[in-house]
Amino acid sequence: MTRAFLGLGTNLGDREDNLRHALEALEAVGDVIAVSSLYETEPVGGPPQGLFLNLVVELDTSDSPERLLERCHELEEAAQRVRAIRFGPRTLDADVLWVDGEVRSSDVLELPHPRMWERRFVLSPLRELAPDLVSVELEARGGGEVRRIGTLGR
Ligand code: PH2
Ligand code: MG
Ligand code: MG
Repeated sequence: MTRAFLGLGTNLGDREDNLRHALEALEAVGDVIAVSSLYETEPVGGPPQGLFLNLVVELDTSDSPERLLERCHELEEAAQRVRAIRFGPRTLDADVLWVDGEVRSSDVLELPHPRMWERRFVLSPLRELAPDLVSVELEARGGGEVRRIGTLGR
């Protein structure tokens, strides 16, 4: 079993519902260990767009990184994500952030996630679950305002 972290983000439609459905689908597989608090976050990159909700999920999984990526795509499809503009508004973005001991650098999968160390919307929730991976200093270096707004009501 391997420790892994996924990042979920949404800024279109019923944002809390989008996250709730994704978490339900992840939990159905039985490998969710922890879910971070919920953060409302300033969009980083892309066109002017609404605020995101972001959180991070910790898994203890026997899935390969490639299978985790496939699961992320399944979650996005279930949320009827339409891929229009890069970094544009989305009902759901599910990213494989970090998988213990795994490094990838292909066109389809880069691990650790190549932009995670620059983004406070990843670092703040990730630090809650993995202070061993994200120090206070690293978190402070991330860009984009984030506001912890509680936990996802379910
Ligand atoms: N995702 C992006 C680009 N910008 N900004 C915030 N606040 N939250 C996101 O999840 C996000 C983003 C690309 O995946
Ligand atoms: Mg992303
Ligand atoms: Mg993505």
